[in-house]
Amino acid sequence: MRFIRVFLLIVLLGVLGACSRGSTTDDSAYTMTLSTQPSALKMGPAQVTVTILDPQSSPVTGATVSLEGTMSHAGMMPANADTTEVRPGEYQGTLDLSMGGEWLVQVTAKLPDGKTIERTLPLGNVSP
Ligand SMILES: [Cu+2]
Repeated sequence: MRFIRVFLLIVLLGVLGACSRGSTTDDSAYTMTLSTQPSALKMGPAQVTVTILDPQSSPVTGATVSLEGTMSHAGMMPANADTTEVRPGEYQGTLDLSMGGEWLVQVTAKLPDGKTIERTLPLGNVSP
């Protein structure tokens, strides 16, 4: 009986250890979503807003967020933009979309706790 209790305690500690390790290193627990203004994109400047939520679904404030717009084909210059936090957890920047077609945005967020998280999000089709 006593042996079983000690065994259960060890199992429990193992599970708790795994959980706390996960929450400190797992970037996928953060959510990033992207929206654009206008939503139907044309070539030229586009306002891009990235919303970042932490693992508890609270807005991540005070991050430094940069955007890099790319396309899947080689030989074109990426479009870069810094962002400003316009509402808590919402970071807005302007990307100059130089071509029509499917664009992706690589988002790099340096969080206030020193962690950096990255996501590549589809921007959608840009009409020429
Ligand atoms: Cu292109």
